[in-house]
Amino acid sequence: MTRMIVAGAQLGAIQKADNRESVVERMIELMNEAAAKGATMIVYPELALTTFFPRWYMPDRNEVDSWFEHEMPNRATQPLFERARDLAMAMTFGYAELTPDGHHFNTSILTNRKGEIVGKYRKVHLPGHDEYDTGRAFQHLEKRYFEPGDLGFRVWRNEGVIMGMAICNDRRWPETFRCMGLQGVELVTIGYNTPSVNSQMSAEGLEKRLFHSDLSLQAGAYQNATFVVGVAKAGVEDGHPLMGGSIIVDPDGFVLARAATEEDELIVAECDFEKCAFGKSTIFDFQRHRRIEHYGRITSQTGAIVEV
Ligand code: CDT
Repeated sequence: MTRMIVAGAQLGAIQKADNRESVVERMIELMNEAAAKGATMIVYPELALTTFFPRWYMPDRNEVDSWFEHEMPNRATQPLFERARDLAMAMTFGYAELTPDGHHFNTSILTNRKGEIVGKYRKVHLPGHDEYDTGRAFQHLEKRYFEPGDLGFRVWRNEGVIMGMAICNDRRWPETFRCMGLQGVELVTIGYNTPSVNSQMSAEGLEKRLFHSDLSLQAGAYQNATFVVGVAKAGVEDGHPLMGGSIIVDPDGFVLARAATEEDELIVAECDFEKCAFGKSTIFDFQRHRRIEHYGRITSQTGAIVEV
């Protein structure tokens, strides 16, 4: 039987002028709090080390690259890895990755309790656009700065639990969860940076945005009989509000813990991974109930085709 106290470490705003070292200090403070609460696994948000830079249009590639990490761990993040090792805390966090051969990814890594990197995921579903868009209230240039991830949706057995990662917009796609569900996933971690308002529909406010986040995370958990941890970077970054709403969800889709603020805030829940077995062996026993002969369109067709 594997039980684990899992912490979601929501981060409040990170301003453009904040350096990585100051963010890492905040992350360590949340890690200390997590350890004091008995957690052995901590989940940080997408692009945890910097402001959400894809909101800024940058024609200069050198400026863009200043937001990326060339190696992990590196000088700025070394103290986080050391603290994780000292506390025997597994962790996952997101960052912008620049590979030695010049590729740019929106990445997250997974470590074990010895501070060793055991898994890497590169964001598959990149929202937004690749050129300055005058029709939007603010920019979301992920398609400009990142390439779609090339690693797929893998899972790893880490500290006795089958874990997988996704990043932000991925949570809105059922394919994300199902690819991991088909590998027996028991814990899906998802960091996000979600603007509190829709840049293309000002009437869509926070309530609906939070609802859609909950809906996606809870459905993913229930339909794949897995725990899901969704963790925000929240607060107002240089005038741009990001929503909070970090949650830990159980395999029935129930919310076990929820952040109340848009600041640095820790949520924790004891996860009994035995609870994944019931759904996986009954209503979502994929081997017995899935009908793949009818799912061909899922992988052979990208956009909707209306033929009637
Ligand atoms: N970071 C990220 O993926 N954010 C998106 C915003 C989409 S609006 C272009 C999200 O799905 O939350």
